[in-house]
Amino acid sequence: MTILAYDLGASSGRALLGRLVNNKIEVEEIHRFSNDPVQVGERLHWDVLRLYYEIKQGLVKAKQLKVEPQSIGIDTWAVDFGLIGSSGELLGNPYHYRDRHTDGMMEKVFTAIPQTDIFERTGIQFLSFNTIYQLAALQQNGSPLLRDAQHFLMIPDLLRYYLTGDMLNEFSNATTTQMFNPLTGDWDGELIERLGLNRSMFGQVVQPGADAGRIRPSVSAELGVGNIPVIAVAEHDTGSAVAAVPALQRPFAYLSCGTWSLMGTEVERPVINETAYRLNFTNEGGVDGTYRLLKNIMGLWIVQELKREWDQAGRGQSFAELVKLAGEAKPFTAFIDPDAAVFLPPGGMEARIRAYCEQTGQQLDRSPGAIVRCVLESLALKYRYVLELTEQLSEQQFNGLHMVGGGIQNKLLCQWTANAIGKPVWAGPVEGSAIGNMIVQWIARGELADIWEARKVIRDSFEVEHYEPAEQQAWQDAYGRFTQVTGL
Ligand code: ADP
Ligand code: LRH
Repeated sequence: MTILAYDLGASSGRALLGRLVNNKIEVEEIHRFSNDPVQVGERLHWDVLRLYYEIKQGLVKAKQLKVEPQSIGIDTWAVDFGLIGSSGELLGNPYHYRDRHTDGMMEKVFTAIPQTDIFERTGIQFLSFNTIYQLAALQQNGSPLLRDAQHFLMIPDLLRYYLTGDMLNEFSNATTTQMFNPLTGDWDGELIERLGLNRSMFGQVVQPGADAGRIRPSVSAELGVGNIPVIAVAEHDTGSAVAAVPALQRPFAYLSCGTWSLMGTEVERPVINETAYRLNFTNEGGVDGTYRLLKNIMGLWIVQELKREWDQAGRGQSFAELVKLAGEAKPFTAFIDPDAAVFLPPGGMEARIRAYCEQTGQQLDRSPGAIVRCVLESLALKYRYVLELTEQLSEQQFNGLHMVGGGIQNKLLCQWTANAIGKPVWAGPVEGSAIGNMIVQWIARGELADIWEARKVIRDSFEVEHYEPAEQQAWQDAYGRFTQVTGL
């Protein structure tokens, strides 16, 4: 029996068919597309109709292969949303979380609601682009969207609504808004009202694995497919990615490595205390009542932006080529804190890295290899820093690190991560989110018992690459310089 998983990251989306054969997962990628944000004047938007078009293309490709999936699940990046008006139509183009309209919004919100109160109610880390600050920005700017909005749907809720006609809010993604209260298991009505937002926009929240309707007749007719059931998976891509980590048991540490690097550990209950608040860790909802105690690290976004800039300038090289050049460049010449706020918005990344190095008295060579090396080494060192914080906060020791996601194709980064943390790295599967999406569908369909059986099946189905730590002294010395330069 074949199922279909759509996984949309901030840089690209894909549709994969999955089959469970003799307790092994077979996957077939049938569609892949880039996800290109669109700048309109000062605003940065997602091209959501194009993304919906690509979702439909996935079904067309399945049909061309004579496959009618038994069910469908969609996961995407978190925090972003669309607002639906009384006619059932999307109001405006969804904003990209990197739009500058949230600049300074956190501080504004804290004047109305104390920061500690927000953390106690939600357990979510403070990121300038969380949904709560995006909505506050719309409100502050007197956006007509908020006046007319009847329903709030996050990006996967919206794409699923387009397919089925049913509006539901999925739990794992809802938690990333910083307006969901894990202790009550529902939207935090008081927080929403104190923000001056309309509580009734926020709909019923369903758990990963819930039945989320079927492809609606008009879509079936348009594409020539049946009324295929749609399952609400862990629709936050990181929730799906962590569900697919092939760990044997808890505790385990993971790094979901794509546009973002998400590092942490899976816990059974949210950890909402003074230390989590101080270290700015998050508790995002997951599969089977679990939570992801993790921290965002800026990730390969910085390399993506360098690549985009060089591509535009006609000096384009593939990720594989950039990694090769980084491997050939001189080690440990300069370091950045990848999480410095200057690296969040798009554009001018090389100049910003250069400015960071100048301000911290470091010399950075002009070659792409040197620049990419600086970013990748800094990421690996930041992973060590956050892994140690995760150990401190969770009061657990990890004997290695699981890495999943597109970033593990960068073998240099996997090896440097092992070197930096001084522990083994186990890398795989590369399509973590899509596979996590699939296993929730199989659990919902009764074909897998639970997350632990699913993780065993994943271990048996996919190659996991082992990286042993090397060059320990050099990385230890580098860590000292990194923490000094970055002030961590
Ligand atoms: P997202 O889901 O956030 O869009 P992915 O998980 O697809 O991101 O990972 C994208 C990242 O993977 C890119 O930023 C790039 O750094 C890395 N990557 C992709 N292909 C390769 C490759 N062939 N070699 C090295 N790195 C790669
Ligand atoms: C990764 C991700 C991450 C969020 C960010 C907005 O794709 O979902 O978990 O913090 O995008």
